Amino acid sequence: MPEPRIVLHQWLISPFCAKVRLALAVKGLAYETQEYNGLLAAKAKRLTPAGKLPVLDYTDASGERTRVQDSSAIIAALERLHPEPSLYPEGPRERGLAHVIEDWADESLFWFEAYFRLLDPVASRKAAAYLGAGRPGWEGTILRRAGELTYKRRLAVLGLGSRSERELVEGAREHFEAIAGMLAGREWLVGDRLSIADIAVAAQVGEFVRTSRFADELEGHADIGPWLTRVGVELS
Ligand SMILES: N[C@@H](CCC(=O)N[C@@H](CS)C(=O)NCC(=O)O)C(=O)O
Repeated sequence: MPEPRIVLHQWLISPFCAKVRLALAVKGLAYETQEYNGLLAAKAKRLTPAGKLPVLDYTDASGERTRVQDSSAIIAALERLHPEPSLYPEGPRERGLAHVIEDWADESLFWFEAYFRLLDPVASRKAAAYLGAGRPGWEGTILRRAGELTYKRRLAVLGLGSRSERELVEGAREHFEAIAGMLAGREWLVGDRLSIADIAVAAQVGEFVRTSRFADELEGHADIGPWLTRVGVELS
């Protein structure tokens, strides 16, 4: 059967793009990437009405192209097209748990990750280097400022913006303890094999490791460090 052509429109730094890359790797699917570093970010806005990345273009053997945005929708679509290995547990309880954990990673853990990447000066300088990769240096700086303003506004709407830095550090560590608690004595977050829950959570934790002040404690954690490697997150 001819291979499909898969193009992932991405930012290397985005945890949601990392989530899709992890899923593609587990499914053993070859793909190309289209990067939107620096001021090319404006082009990413025009790919779909949501204006966000990741976006995936999937062209099947007959040449028909489907465009999907949103990491959860993209991975669910890949699962329908390439069911093996499955990323969703079979039993209803484990399937439900995996869904809830994916949603928690995307909708709660992410905002802590965004805070400690974009609103921490040291981390945001590191992030800007990725966001501006291959582009003139000033473009990375502009994106860093834009990201800071946008996410300050979004965190304020969510209520996280009114928490003190100390409370945010405590909140992030509570999340890390929850992950460590779910992993204690086990290989995977749900059931006895890798699932969408591991991929979604590891994608966020991987970004914490790449740029944030928590990198060493996460990478060196007895349960979390080896699990990140098992899921396929590339550590430094
Ligand atoms: N729920 C979406 C979230 C995607 C998302 O927030 N992507 C960020 C990058 S990490 C983005 O595109 N931000 C630009 C913007 O919101 O304008 C998913 O799972 O794909």
